[in-house]
Amino acid sequence: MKLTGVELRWVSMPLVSPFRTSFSTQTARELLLLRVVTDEGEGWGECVSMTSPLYNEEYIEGAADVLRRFLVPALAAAAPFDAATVGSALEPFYGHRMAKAALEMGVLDAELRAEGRPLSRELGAVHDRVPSGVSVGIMDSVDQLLDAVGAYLDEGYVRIKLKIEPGWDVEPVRAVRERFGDDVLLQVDANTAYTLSDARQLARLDAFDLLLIEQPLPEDDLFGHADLARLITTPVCLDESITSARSAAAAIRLGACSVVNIKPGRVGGYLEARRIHDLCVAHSVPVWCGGMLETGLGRAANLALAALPGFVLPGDTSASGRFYATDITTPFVLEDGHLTVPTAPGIGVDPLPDELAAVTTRTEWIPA
Ligand code: NPG
Repeated sequence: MKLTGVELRWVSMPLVSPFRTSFSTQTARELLLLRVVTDEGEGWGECVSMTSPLYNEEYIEGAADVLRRFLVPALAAAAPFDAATVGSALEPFYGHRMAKAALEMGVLDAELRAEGRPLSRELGAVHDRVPSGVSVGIMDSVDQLLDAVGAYLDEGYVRIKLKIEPGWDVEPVRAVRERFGDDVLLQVDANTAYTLSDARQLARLDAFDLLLIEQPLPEDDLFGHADLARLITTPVCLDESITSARSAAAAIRLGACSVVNIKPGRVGGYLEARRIHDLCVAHSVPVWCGGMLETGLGRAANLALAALPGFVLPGDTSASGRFYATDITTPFVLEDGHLTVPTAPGIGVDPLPDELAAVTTRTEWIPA
């Protein structure tokens, strides 16, 4: 196919409640959406970077800039291309994986819509619905946390992930275990907030039979994670450290993790995400699908990915209502703790024009 152009849409979606992690407190989700227009039709991409470079080095205005200056022109020059060749067309440019992922997602969606094929089938999905976990932010008090966790369990979420940081780790985990029992699937996520010298404190979490501890140490500290994995019994899972199939292979080889969180944006797209899945399956490493507070567009695509056979742990594939009172697509709702994988061509969902217009703050057309 050939590129006609890409429309960037800045959207601002208010959150139903503030979401606090070890690195930020969000009250609204700012996102960049891409409407990729080709000679064979259109597709939607979603760029999951945040306003500020606090989760990784990417941020929205940086993504918009690299798209307009480098990525869109390079893709236009690569015509004729298809989704499988987007990665190599953008490969000369270092980093900017979230921006690249969004552009590839838009091309993939356009291609699959034109061919009448759903993304789930293209990626190799084997399930038609996936279990839903929920990520629970850091709260002002343990009581507030217990209320929030109780409400999510009542809704039917099958797994709870608690955000942790130094000073908010053992006590909240203990409280959740004491209130809700040992049967709740429970895990924690530190978003790089600790160092190896905290190993003794992190080992105190071993008593609570957690599924995993996610990204306790800085993203470039694979050796530290390998050392930590020998000092604690809770399985170590990596998120920020895994930026490609190559880095996943290194982490597994070093013993830095025994579980991998796969986020398509973080690794440069759904096709690299599938390669990481395949690698992990080959090494018997369980994977699960992370979340970046996606709109219904990114959520739909994440569900297609999470339906692959190696995704044996529930992901952060929550219902739309976890974060948004109003989504820009028909909302994803929890049914018996699961979300249904879309089956329509491409990502399988479309933005609702009025809802999209209501949250759009700016648009820009980048001609090919
Ligand atoms: O369910 O979409 C979701 C959110 C899951 O906790 C979640 N995401 O560190 O994994 C993370 C965190 C995150 C969200 C990170 C937004 C960066 C941006």
